Amino acid sequence: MGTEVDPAFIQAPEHRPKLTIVEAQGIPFIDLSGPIEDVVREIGGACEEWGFFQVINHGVPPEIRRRIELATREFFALPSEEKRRVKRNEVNVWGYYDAEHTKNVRDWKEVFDFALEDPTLVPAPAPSDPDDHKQVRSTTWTNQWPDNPPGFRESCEEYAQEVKKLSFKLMELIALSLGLPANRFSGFFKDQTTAIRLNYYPPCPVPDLALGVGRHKDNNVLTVLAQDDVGGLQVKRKTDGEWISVKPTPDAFIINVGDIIQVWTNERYESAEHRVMVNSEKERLSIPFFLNPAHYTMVEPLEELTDDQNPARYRAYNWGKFYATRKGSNFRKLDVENIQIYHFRVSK
Ligand SMILES: O=C(O)CCC(=O)C(=O)O
Repeated sequence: MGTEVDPAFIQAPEHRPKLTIVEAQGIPFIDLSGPIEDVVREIGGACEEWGFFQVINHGVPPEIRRRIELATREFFALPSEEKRRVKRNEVNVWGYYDAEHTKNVRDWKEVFDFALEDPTLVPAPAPSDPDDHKQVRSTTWTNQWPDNPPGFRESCEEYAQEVKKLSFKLMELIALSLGLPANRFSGFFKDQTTAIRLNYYPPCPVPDLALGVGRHKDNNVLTVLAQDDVGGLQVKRKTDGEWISVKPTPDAFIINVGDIIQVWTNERYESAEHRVMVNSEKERLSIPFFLNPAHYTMVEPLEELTDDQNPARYRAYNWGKFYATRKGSNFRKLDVENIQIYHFRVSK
């Protein structure tokens, strides 16, 4: 990427980041080793107020995080031709990619995606030609592992298993915070379609015009994010719409509520918009773990959280079809916005 920047990366003026960061009271910090009643109350408050929080004393061994961070740095430092050997596409969405768009503006980043459970079984996207009855009804996506750096796959897989445990613990705490049994959500993850992404943001000559990832909400259940010490993640504060920077804290994880929790809780906990600023001097790494349910899950408000006074605000939708539709587009520039949960919202 030279100094002549491709206009595809340039954000519309209203979405450009301010380079002078306002230091503000950030997203809450929660110590998971505290008394359970306190942790549950703090998580409930953070989900309601921010949709975002950071956790410490979370149980993920720091050396496992160090190993995947090193493997990530080494992988993205490889020559492009080598990275492209494991390039993802519309048919197999796991692997390397360098041309993703968010809201139809190109992101200043490279990514490597893999699934926790391999292969991933998902429904095939609906045929674009309605008369094409020969369309296969389901498909699988398979992890593609590079030969280099050595040990890359092992580092990714051991990290995935540890963060999976943390994500399940968080779902139990979230269930308790809603007054539900701790295991209320466990049934959704039997054949989970959870994915992990390695994000690499190269230095960018126009950090005032481009973003590493444009503004978006996560469409999954919950995200567990590791970021390095550079910083760049910003969360849109619900109270006033201000973009607040999430200061890096060594070994903490950033947790955010995804759209599926928003639907399950009938909007008691809402997913929050976030975006990533880039830096003219430093490269940055981040590793989101996107907790996803089984493909056959029908996502809808939980019965226990709806009643006559608070009727379901969403129609049920099939997670696998939703996910395959988004992934199948391979995040190219589209003429229309990609599928979103508000397409299933019941208007008031
Ligand atoms: O890099 C980050 O801090 C966040 C990344 C993110 O939001 C994403 O990959 O969807």
